[in-house]
Amino acid sequence: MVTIKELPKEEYLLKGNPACAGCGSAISLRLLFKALGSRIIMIVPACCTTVIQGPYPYAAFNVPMLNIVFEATGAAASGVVAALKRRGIKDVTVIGWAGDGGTVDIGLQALSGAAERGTDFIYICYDNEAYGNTGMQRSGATPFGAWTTTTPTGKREHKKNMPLIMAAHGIPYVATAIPSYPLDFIRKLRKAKEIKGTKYIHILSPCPVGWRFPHNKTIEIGRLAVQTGMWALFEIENGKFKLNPPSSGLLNKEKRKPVREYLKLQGRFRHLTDQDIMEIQRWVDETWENYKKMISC
Ligand SMILES: Cc1ncc(C[n+]2csc(CCOP(=O)(O)OP(=O)(O)O)c2C)c(N)n1
Ligand code: SF4
Ligand SMILES: [Mg+2]
Repeated sequence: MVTIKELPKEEYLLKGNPACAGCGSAISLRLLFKALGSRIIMIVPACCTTVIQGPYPYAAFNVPMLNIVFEATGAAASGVVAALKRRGIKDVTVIGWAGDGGTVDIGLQALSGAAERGTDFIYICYDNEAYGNTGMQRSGATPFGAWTTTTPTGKREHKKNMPLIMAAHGIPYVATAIPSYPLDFIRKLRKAKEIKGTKYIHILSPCPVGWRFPHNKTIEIGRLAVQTGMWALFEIENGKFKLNPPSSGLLNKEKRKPVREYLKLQGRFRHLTDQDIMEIQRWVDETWENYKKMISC
């Protein structure tokens, strides 16, 4: 079991980095480095993280990283894994770290190829539910109803279920996480590191700027995402689906808070009608009915 006390004191995400205050992605990066240490290579496409990292020689990452084009995380990671193998280096973990746009939209093909080849790496999608770096355009991971600059009256399609798409590749490990539950995230990272093949972790990453909430509410918003069932914490290990706490206690609809409690704290949902909120609630309940079926399979 992971405890806060046993986490290393070393910081590999350095102070003074240009992340927005309260950025869920920066919190997740800090946790990632604490969980896995410095024997990693980060593969990062164009996204907010390339800004958080900053330019050489002032980079805020104290770990090796490779910046690559927007669509190529899976392909570039495959190349780095092959190069390490060729050089006989076995103790370095390759991490693909990309946003939702770079994962569920433009990077899907390269990621799918890497998963199909069973490339031995951990791919992490940090999902702020929009194209943050270019000013908040909608992505395939933007939820129904959310304001973005390209959905000024609210997106009309639901969020793509990327973890299940990755599970359909038959890879050995798929998991979801959120920085509001840090020990769950760290446990999953360490487990993924020990498994051979392609591992996929999808983090919901609250973004104060794009979601329009005060920057001191990141952790609270993330907890509400889980408590309302808008985001579920689960693992799919060798095809077996399992909900993790606290989501494992929320299968019964009565245990989940109404989605309205999560939506009302965010400016991006301010314009929603009662009908829109009912549609989001219906979608969440339907998603959880699917989880029930996946548990009983
Ligand atoms: C082929 C290509 N198209 C568009 C861009 C411009 N671009 C850079 S980052 C970005 C958005 C990235 O969004 P996401 O992957 O969700 O990461 P976030 O910025 O939200 O962290 C876009 C559209 C690009 N670099 N390359
Ligand atoms: S726009 Fe959002 S995801 Fe990007 S750095 Fe700012 S808070 Fe983080
Ligand atoms: Mg994004």
